[in-house]
Amino acid sequence: MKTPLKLEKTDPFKPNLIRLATVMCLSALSIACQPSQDKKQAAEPKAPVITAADARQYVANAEKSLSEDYEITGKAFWVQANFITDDTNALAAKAGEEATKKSVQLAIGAQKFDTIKLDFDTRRKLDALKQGLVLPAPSDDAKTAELSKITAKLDATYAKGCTENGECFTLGKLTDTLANSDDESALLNAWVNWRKVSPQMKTSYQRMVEIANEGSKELGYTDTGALWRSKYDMPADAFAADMDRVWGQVKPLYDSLQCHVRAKLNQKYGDDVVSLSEPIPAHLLGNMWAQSWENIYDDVAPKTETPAIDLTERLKVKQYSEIEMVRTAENFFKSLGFDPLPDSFWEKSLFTKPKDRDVQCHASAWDLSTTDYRIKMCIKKTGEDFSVIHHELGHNFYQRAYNLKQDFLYRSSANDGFHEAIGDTIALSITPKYLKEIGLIDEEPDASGDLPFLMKKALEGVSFLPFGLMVDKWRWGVFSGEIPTDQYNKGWWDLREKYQGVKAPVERSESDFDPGAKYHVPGNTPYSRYFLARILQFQFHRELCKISGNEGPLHRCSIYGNKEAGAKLNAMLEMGASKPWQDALEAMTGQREMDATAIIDYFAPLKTWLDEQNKERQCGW
Ligand code: X8Z
Ligand code: ZN
Repeated sequence: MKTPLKLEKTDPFKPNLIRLATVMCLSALSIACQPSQDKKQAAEPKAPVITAADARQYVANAEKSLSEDYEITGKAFWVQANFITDDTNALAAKAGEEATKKSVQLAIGAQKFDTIKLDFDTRRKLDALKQGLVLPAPSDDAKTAELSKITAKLDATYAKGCTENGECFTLGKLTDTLANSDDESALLNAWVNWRKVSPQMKTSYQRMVEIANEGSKELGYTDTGALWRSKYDMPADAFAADMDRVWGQVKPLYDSLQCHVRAKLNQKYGDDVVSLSEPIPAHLLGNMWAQSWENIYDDVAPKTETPAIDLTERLKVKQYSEIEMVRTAENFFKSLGFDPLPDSFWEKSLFTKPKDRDVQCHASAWDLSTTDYRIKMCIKKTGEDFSVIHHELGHNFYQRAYNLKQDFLYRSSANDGFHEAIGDTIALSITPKYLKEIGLIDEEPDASGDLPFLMKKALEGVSFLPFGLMVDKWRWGVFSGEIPTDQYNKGWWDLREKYQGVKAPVERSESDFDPGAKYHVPGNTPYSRYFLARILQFQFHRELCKISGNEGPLHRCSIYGNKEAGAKLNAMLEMGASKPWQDALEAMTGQREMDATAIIDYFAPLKTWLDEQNKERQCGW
């Protein structure tokens, strides 16, 4: 759905779009206003009869009103993210405040149609209005303004990377250390330093939770977490249970990987640093959040004759620029039959980190109008960022597909996991065969290269699964109060240990706020979407490979150049949010459920190998 209320500066970009005061009687409250003009009703003051026609009119007005503000609000956020100053923060906060007010009014107004019988589209669009907010403010101007200022400030604090005392860190540099250093104390230092930025967020975060919960209650949800879980075309509890079901399917694969990686890190760093019976210390996994482990590939790789392809090295050898990396990703989509991105994409996107100003470097993809698509990314010339570029372009191609076909409130993905899955589905087709085809490698490895290849992919994707699950388990707990304010950090690490088998490398306390060191927490981007995407992308890949006539193992399939697969994908993208996600999934794959068998099939040879390696090991933590 269009998520009209959210000030999401991440991707896909969906700002709030309602300018309230003047619009109230024109659109949001037009239905409520009409009866007072009715003479008969004035004489006989009965509750006005609300009809299905009123509902349709309400939706039409809302779509018009929201679409009018979309571009300009988006630009306020774009400028803030590309040029972070107190002034741009203030402008973005103001734009956000106006948009939130409007959207809250529309959501509240939509409730009056709750009990009448409506056609499918009107009902679905009213639901979109009610569920679109990420952080609803209560209908209180002062609190709306306060919420908006808090969210802009949290976002800027993360982007700037400075402590309260003015000591600043560059996340990109710390990330490089985590990815490349073998020196345990350097790793620890980088890990600890980044977490010095977030304690100052805690009080604001707490207040934000309070205000958003008030807003969510006004909309009829028990808390903001319940609102977030309600966006999946099924009861909120059933959604949470479904996530757990799928996690149950993939957990054995994750456990095997964790066990092997722990054993290898134990060999490298010794018992004092990595215990064989405890969770893995979080600073040793090659990533600031231990969410994806491809950077420690060399430490854990299968020792076959054929090493995995080092894409970072290949990009260097072939002297790829950042723009060429993006062109190559765009070319993949074009090979499937998608139109090229417009010239404005190349003119307006941010591809490299500017030297002279603060920007929000966390990658994002934006649609500012039906013709204006951009990404914002501080690209590094690495294999990792090559995948992220495909991820971002997946958002842009999805946005364009539905923007051109759907009404405003349907201009979104089937569910937010679908949006995150598209570019990643394409990235699964970056196989050795494909790399040879585009000239990035000279020789395609033989079948003995499969295990190393799968290990790399698993370190990227399988390692991510429990992280993708736990981030929102933490936020759901925070919003519901199950994780109380004096246990924010403890609650975070309890979940990290339970799901990931990863622990803090040094003692943490409640004066730390480690969740705030992860972009999506201060940025208020729901995170379950990435867990869903990790499952869905393999379901999509399996189907697209079938269409393209692939007969070999799933991990060797690339759909590069296959127009039939592209058409199938495009048909789903064009549906936007117009149908329940189960329908979109069925149209694409024939299945109506998330199903982890595709990811399990994909990694089956690796699972066998891991279990062989782990035979004599004591797994678990
Ligand atoms: O935030 C992102 C994308 C933008 S939607 C770069 N991702 C998550 C993350 O970085 O934590 C992609 C994978 C998970
Ligand atoms: Zn994304």
